[in-house]
Amino acid sequence: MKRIVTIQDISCFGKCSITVALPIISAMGVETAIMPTAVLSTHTMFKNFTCKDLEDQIVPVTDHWKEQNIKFDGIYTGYLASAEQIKTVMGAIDKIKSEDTYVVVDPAMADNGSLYPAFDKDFPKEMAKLCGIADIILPNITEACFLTNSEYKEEYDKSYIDELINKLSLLGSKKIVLKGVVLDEKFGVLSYDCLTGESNFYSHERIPVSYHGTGDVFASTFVGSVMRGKTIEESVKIASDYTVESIKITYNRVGKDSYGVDFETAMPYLIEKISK
Ligand code: PXL
Repeated sequence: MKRIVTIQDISCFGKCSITVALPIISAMGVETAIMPTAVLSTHTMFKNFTCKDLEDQIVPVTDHWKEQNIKFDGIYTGYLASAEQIKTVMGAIDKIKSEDTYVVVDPAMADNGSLYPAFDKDFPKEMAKLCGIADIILPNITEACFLTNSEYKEEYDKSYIDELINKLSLLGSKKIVLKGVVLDEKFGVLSYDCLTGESNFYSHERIPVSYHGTGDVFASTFVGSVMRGKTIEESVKIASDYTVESIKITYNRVGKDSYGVDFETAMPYLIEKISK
């Protein structure tokens, strides 16, 4: 069995980050260790959330793992609480990574043209450095713009996406998976290999509703799938389809108002896809 560690916050309520990654990746048959970087009462879309930064635990925890000779096949980073914390996480990755550890960075920091409430404009600069040490990064269009200092557009053509991909590839990761792309009126995910220049567009259904935590459902499923030996293209398909399935179930159950998606109810669908 493969083993990963996911490095991100615990939002105690609100279905995102570790409370999504742990059940999904474990259910996919991949051992999932956690490095909680902060504990929040809820995710940051709730008013008056509390946050206890756990940055001072990162070095002692990784030192202990190193001393115990604990090895990881994958490292997956998500939401990180501050620019300072990103620097510490980069040091931790450097320490616990072996030659064949696969590093996935989801630069979870923005959506719909804006940074999440807890971040200032210096945060993306640090996140861009973390992206530079990844095997693969999973930004949405807004995050891609913040990472590359590009203008965010709702309407665009293919040349805009090509330019974003070009600038993202300069950050240094080996591959890019760009989410929420509209091309030729199709909605989907573009994957790009920075070494070969090959790209692949997977289009999927667009449900006209936006829920919190869907990026984390996608990233977790993607990581689980890659660890189970699927290709990037297969993993993009499995992660997209499971996320869409979770959104549909949520929409049918409660309509537009939900603090997260019903990924739990959609779990049998995922298990069937990953078992093929
Ligand atoms: O889903 C990403 C995420 C994770 N963790 C926290 C968040 C968010 C998005 O807003 O606030 C605390």
